[in-house]
Amino acid sequence: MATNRTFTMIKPEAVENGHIGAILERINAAGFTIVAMKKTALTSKKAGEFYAVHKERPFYVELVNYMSSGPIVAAILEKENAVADFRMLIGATDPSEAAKGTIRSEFAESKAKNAVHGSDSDENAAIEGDFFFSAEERF
Ligand code: 3AN
Repeated sequence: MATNRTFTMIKPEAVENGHIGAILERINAAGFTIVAMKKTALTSKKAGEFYAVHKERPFYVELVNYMSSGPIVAAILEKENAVADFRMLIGATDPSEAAKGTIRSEFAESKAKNAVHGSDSDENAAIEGDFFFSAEERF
């Protein structure tokens, strides 16, 4: 099982609002190395697969529609303790609860449009990274 890696997406509203550079700068400044990265877009089918664990949640349809509404940036990041440290860096799901200085406190618009995704476990980091990247795309 891969450790010390996490997976992130810069979500459609953050891409649309021109925050890719600022968010990547935060990620680099926090000591993460970019192992793989691409600007791409999710079809609603792909977004549905990615968020399948949330299928029963009331916000699932909204989430899938939103995540397929425009381009995203997907990346695999590496750092010691990557999953936990990245979730600290991005802050709480709801930006009104995200600690000051976190990426979501600065760039997120709402609980749904919350600027970035961060894996919640080593296991999901590996699954999510595999969803977007082949072995040849990782450096
Ligand atoms: P996190 O992304 O902080 O791990 P999760 O796993 O609870 O949060 O939720 C996955 C994604 O679903 C969130 N990033 C957010 O975009 C969306 N989401 C979570 N809760 C809500 C909600 N109450 N309303 C709309 N979207 C939500």
